[in-house]
Amino acid sequence: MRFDILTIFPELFASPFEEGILRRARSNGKIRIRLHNIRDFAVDRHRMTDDRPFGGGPGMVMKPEPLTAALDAVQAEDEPGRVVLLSPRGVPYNQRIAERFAGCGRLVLVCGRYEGVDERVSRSRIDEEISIGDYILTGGEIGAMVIVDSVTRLLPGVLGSDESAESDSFSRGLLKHPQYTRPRIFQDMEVPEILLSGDHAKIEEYRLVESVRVTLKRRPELLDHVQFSARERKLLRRAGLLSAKGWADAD
Ligand code: 9D3
Repeated sequence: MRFDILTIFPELFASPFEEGILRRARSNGKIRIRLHNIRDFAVDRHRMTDDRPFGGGPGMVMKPEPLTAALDAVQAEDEPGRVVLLSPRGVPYNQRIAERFAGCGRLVLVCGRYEGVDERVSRSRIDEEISIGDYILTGGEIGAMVIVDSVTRLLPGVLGSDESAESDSFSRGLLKHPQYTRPRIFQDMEVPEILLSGDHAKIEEYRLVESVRVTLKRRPELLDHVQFSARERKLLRRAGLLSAKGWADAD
């Protein structure tokens, strides 16, 4: 998979791709990341990438010419990629979109800055606009990092079988159950007895119940899309998590 990132701050990307799974994916050749400085495509004397908004108002708008020239140059290098603009007015990013992007082969990530990009560029050159959530950032660069990270780990052969969370039975739309490792007692706090018992059936039951408990408390809306078997419903009812009417309170 190839990622091209268009930004006025390429230096921001110095370290995020240099460690861990992303570094390994790059050295394995599973992904290739190319950074492009939009300013290099500005031809005016001051190499300006922004200008004042027509109609007035605060802030600046990303000028169309440098961004369009950058997109033309980058798209000419290879088979054209899908062009994604990171923008606070984009569609909220999620795992389904990450999975779709992982099938794209090439993504061109455009990092918005200032108040946004000229609408004529969005209309003519951008395939989709993505936001990474309902909070205000200073630009799209961190969003581009989020997309590279989340898409890369979905690519075939990037995660070892050990790292692949999708094999986990609780990646069925529930939050992860609590996890523990050694020591058995840490600052007077013990590991739940059941996890030390070696009874794998009981451990799976405990984990399901705890997954549902934490999901109900923090992300109750996720439970609308989860199906439970009759056996599981019985366990959950016993734990007081599933009342006759529907879901009970988390604690
Ligand atoms: C005053 C209106 N603001 C829109 C909410 C202006 C504005 C805020 C922040 C315009 C641009 C930005 C910069 N943000 C991004 O480029 C951005 C972003 C974000 O702010 N939140 C979540 N996802 C993203 S992706 C790109």
